[in-house]
Amino acid sequence: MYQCQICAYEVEPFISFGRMPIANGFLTPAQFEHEYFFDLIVGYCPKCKMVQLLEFVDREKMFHEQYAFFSSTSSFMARHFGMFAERVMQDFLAGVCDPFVVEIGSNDGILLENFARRNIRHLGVEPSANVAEAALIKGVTSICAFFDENIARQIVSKNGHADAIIAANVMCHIPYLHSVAKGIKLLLKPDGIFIFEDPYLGDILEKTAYDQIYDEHAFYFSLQSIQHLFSQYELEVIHTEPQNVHGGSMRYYISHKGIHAPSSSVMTQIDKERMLGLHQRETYELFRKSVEKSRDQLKQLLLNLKNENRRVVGYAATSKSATVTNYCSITTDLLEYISDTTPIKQGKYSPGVHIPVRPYEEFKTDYPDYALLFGWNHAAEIMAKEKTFIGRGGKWIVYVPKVQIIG
Ligand code: DWN
Ligand code: SAH
Repeated sequence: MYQCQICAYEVEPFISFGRMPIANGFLTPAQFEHEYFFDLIVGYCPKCKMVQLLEFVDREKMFHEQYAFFSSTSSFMARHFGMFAERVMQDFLAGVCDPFVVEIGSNDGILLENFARRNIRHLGVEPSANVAEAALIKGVTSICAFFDENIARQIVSKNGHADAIIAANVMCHIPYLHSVAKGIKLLLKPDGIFIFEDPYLGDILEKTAYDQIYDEHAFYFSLQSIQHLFSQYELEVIHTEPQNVHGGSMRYYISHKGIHAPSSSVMTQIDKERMLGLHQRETYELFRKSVEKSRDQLKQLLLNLKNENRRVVGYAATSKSATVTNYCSITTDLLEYISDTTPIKQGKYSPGVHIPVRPYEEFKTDYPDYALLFGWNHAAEIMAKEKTFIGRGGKWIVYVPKVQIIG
């Protein structure tokens, strides 16, 4: 029996991907022998509606001084976070004397640099030392720590309370969310705002985006599950806004209870979730079937291309690609290498299936016949810059929302 991480009720497992490696655990051949694996199983809590992993990997195994994901590798995301920062400044900081902004999971400073540039008091809380260092170099004040209740208390005593706490693609990474919620409760000013965004459960299910499921993503949030969690701490969701990043995300605005009247977006979203069947067991069963179908189709497509002697390479060694390659058993006989722009990943091998990760320059100088788009969430940005690849007869293989060839 698995207990819900949020409400301790019995969680119902609905999909298992088998033994999986650390998604950002790119390695050298010397490290293959001792590679770490865990059971990637997802379940649904019928009581508090939280969709969650059933086995959590120790945080120190994932977030450390060799963390492989640097947020600033996407110029589209840099623009997105620039607009996010503008919104916070205009809607919540205008007129506030000497405002103070805290970001949880600030990575290389992609969001906070917008505040730093305007000399707004800010602090990033980021446990992966190498990316936190990259932020510091940009002039973004950061501490290397995992955010929780104790860190929140330390920030209050050193810097005071926060006018805004922001977080992107990190809340869903933290299994101990009760401690995080307590930290937010005590760090936020009485009229302060907590805004966070994460991949949205409704989009993951609708688009069969099963590759969003990997070790770092402990939770798959819906508005219902978020309301349930924060209401225990007298914190209230006052507004929600869908975002078109990472394949479909949701931004949640949270304040102390009773401070702001919730906007109509909250009721509208709850109704939508009912229509999507997020509270029904069958929805998750259907998702599992779609995932299995998608896996079989992708595998078959790659086998057909191999039989036709086509050259296929992976495009972007995303965390998500760890789930796809391992779950679909995509090995080097189907995929020559994965092209990626991140120096720390280049020259290493992908987790589990050990496909070589090569610099993007190799892709550009010797185009393959097909590129399997692991960075499908950045399709607009990537396809715009890869017009020559298509012009020379190259084709994309995508698998979200369905397996297809584009080009
Ligand atoms: O939640 C998370 C999100 C925000 O970022 C983290 N757990 C880890 C990470 O997930 P991801 O690795 O799936 O993120 P992305 O942004 O989909 O992929 C980033 C990777 O793609 C980097 O290795 C760089 C690569 N990339 C590339 O090679 N060429 C990206 C772009 C845009 C490109 O043009
Ligand atoms: N916010 C960035 C980074 C997302 S990746 C973006 O949207 O691009 C997730 C980040 O959260 C990593 O940098 C990781 O080191 C950090 N992280 C993981 N657990 C954390 C915790 N408990 N507190 C703060 N940051 C955490």
